[in-house]
Amino acid sequence: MGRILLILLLLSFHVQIGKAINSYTINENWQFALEGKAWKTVNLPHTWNAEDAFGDQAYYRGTGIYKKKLSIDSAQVSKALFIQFDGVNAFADLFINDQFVGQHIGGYTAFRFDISNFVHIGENDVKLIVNNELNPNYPPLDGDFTMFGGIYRDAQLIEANKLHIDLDNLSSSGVFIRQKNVSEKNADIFITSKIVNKSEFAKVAELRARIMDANNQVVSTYSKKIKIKPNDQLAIEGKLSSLKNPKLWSPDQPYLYKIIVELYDEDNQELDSRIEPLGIRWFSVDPDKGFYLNGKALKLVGVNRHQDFFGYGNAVPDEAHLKDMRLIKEMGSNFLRIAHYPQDKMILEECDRLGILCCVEVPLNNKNNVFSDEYWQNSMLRQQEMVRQSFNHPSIVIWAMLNECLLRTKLRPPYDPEDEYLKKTGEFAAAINSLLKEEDEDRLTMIVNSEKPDIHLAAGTGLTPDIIGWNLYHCWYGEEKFDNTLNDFITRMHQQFPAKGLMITEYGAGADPRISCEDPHRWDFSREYQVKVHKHFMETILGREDVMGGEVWNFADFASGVRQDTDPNINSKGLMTHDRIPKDAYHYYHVMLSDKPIVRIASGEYKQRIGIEDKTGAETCTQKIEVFGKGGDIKLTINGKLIGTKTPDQHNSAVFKVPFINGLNQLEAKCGDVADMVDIHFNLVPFDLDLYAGKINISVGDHRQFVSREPAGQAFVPEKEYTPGSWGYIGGKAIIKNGLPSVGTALNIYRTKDDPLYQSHREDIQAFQFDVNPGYFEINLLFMEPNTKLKKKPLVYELGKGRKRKEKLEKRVFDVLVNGMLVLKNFNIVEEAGARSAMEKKINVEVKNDKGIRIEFVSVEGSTILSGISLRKIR
Ligand code: GCB
Ligand code: CA
Repeated sequence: MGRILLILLLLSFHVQIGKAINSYTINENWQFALEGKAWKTVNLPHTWNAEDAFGDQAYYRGTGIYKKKLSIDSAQVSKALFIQFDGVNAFADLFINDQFVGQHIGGYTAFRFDISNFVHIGENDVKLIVNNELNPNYPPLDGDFTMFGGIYRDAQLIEANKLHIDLDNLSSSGVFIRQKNVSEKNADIFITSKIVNKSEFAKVAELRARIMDANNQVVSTYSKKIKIKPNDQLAIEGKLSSLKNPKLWSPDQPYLYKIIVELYDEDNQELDSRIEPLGIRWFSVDPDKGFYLNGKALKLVGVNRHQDFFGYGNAVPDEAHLKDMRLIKEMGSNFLRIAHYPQDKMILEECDRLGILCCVEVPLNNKNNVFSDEYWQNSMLRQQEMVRQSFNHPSIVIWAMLNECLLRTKLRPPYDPEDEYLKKTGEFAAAINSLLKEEDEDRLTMIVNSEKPDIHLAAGTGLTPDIIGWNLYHCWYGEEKFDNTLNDFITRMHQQFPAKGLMITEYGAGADPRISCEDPHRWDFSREYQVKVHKHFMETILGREDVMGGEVWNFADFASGVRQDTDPNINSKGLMTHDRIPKDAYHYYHVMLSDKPIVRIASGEYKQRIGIEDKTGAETCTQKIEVFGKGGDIKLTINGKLIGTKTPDQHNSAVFKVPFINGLNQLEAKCGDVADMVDIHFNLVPFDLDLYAGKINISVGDHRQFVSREPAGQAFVPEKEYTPGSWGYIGGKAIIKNGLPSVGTALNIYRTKDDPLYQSHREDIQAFQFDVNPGYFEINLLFMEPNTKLKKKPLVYELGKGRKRKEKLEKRVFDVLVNGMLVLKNFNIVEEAGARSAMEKKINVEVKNDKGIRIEFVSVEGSTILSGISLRKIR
């Protein structure tokens, strides 16, 4: 519509220019203090755990207080005034001018209070007392994610006219759009709303709605005249004129209409309005044939996403959300499981706009206090908030519920269906399902189960929802079996739950981007093993019609205070790091799901590598490099020389053996007309150290290469056994599990960021030898005592409150000799550094003759141990 026409139209309706409803953020200049601590000024979004969630101690879970001055003028006091918080974890009490306004429980849904009767002209004190402690009646009770505390989404002030579209309905827009009888030919659009009169006068008004297409052309209208008494409400239910030949919404073409709903008074003054999304689509699920969108089968492939981001905790800037959504779409996802809780409203707005189908769920995670009425009520209310706050988004096709609800139970098979807890959990699941269906009859429902089908059968969880999502960790928590185990499991699930759609709602493997290896295995956290697991699952997801889809766990690494993997407090199953650097597996999906020619060198972002020379004097180290490509054969060159040309396999992958030289290696991969280039800086560690002038770092007990984080970016080579004329360990054992090299302990190692170096070690080591020429050297020995009864970190603020744990350590005392000279006598790691703490010993040695350096470890009590060693030639 031309601008002039629009103005004419506005004039002809005597519409007052200006906003009928005014809302804006009030994020700045809040005073914040943790209980009993000093005040400081903060802006929202804010969390008090952005730093302490990543330390050696448990993060603070307790009370934080926020205060703000809010000035209200005379025009505003005549309005209906609301304050809205989009996300405050985990529960909050609101006070205005020291009067209690209300409480909200639950950290992932918005809440809004009418504060008209609490404010006055002039300055008003707003105070929010927030708490993120565990409460047995407030879900979630458990979870593999950090429960950051604070006002971590926007806060807003809403000024509405006394006569307005409902603002008291669980923080929803107050307008609910339903689409019925949808086909390529037709769509019937229904609107439900409520008009609220908070004034002392009876009112006459008109509600008008119109659908506009993407070109802002009106394609359907509705209007209704109303009369409403003072302090009363009026429900509205209506049907807009039907849409003929509607443009359909889909991931390929996310065509969006919008519905503009306006409220006018008798003088045709606009009083209130909403602009809601509308995407016309229909969908269904068939247990045997999968998901259908607009009448066509569509395999749902995508990711799960947590909302936190490196450096920000959960209080992330809008740009971080937008960036994630762009990366998720770019990767080729057509589905997003918004897990385990409703996220910033922007996520759904982007799903609509970009064409990403999705499901949302409330964080009822792992454990439920099903015998408590209060818990039960809170759970139901959170579902209602979720549904009503996000009801109109066309991208949502599924309401998910209950993640792994029977994970934390002491019950063991065979499971008794008469067991009270199982029965009650079954009723709980059924109640949530009925509530979701009551709130929204048009979406599908899905329960998300852990891989314990028998307990779900006994409890009956999974019998009411339309879909069962399975979180499957074959080849990660489950054994390393890349055979038919996964397929067989799915076949069995269809037999046990024949009427249900089946989705693999989670699968994945941890990958620490600092770790790479030639022979990847379960739990080594290498980037390579992660790729292997994803290929295995993709084969199954794409290969079976009866799997409606799968979502990677997880799009990006996320904070989890209960985790102690190679990067403590982080769950590293992300395809991207916590700061959104792609791991190899991201490239795998990007290429697999691309509909255009594309090529990506798998470890492209990890430009520093290290390795041992192929054989004495070879001056090369051959390592595997995987290239993903679509659009033709893949040709790989190094420093301009051809390595080979290969036809990509069914995973669009080709693996090349690349002979790296010391220093710069320019790799170029070509696939049809597209190319990818990486400059790899290779640190070649020779067999014969006589030729070596730099510093060599070895992760003892380890078969993986490790490159510590930038800016230092130190590279550690895997250990090797000593051979004369070379270097290496003598004696002892690295940890082997099931015949596979293992990474040792999975403890958080205190006072280091390089946990993997210390988590791997060699016990009973006798010596480490370097056959070097005479010179002056520095040796750095890395130690860590892994034996501790203290398996978990002390949960200072949390569950461990007041509980004392006894630390009983195995005694370990040994001598360290360098070239026969006693350097460390009765060396005791625990005495010097404490258990599970990183420690270094730097020792300078002068080598006078050609016998090199031999470091011996001699037991006094218990076994000897070494985690790492470096040798640096000084002169
Ligand atoms: C799961 C949970 C998820 C965890 C994940 C894991 O099944 O649903 O919250 O983070 O496994 O990484 O163990
Ligand atoms: Ca090590």
